[in-house]
Amino acid sequence: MAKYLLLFVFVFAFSVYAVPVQMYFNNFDGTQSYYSGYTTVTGGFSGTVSIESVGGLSGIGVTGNTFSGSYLRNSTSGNPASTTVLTLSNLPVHDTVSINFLLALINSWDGDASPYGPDILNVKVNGSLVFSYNPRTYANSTALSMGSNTFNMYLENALKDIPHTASTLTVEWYASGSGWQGGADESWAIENVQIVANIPEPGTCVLFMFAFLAFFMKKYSK
Ligand SMILES: [Ca+2]
Ligand SMILES: [Ca+2]
Repeated sequence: MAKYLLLFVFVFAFSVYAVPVQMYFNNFDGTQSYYSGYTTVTGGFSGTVSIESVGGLSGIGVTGNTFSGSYLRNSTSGNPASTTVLTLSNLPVHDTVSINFLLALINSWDGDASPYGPDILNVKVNGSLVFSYNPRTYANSTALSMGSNTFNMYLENALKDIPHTASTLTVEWYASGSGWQGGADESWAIENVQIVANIPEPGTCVLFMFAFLAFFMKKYSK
């Protein structure tokens, strides 16, 4: 009996489970947060990075997660337009990542009709396109209010639990489309960017089982 219990406890203890842990956060107001635990994450934004006031969007969002102070804006032209890149290195062992941010579509984004559309926003993770949409055909399940041009991408399923195991993560945001004009016609901004990774953690259950094991070993060793 004690032998089987021992086997069970060890199998349970070493079958760790993954929990979501924040690797990085940036509200573009001067402070970036990096994960420091099993490893210390480093990195940051590069490419097109224009930090500007959120202006009239201030306060829009959900409780504890609103446009505030400054955001990162990209108003470049071209098809594709210039890319905003977030590179994080030295991530701990993980199996998936989630890309969370608030999104603002600024000025007059056009629909599908040429010559002014389509206007598309893309997100790539380590070179693979994970999210690409025309805001006029988007389901808008993440819209912060009816008909608004602000979105809570913390809720976007396409950006959640993306398979990823490399120690370096690269996230690219860029606009594209034959109608993309950029500049004063249309641009986009991101706010409160949060990267979450699912990392293996021994749970409190495991600690409990070790205590249970210690109790039994003491009891049966007599
Ligand atoms: Ca901000
Ligand atoms: Ca356009």
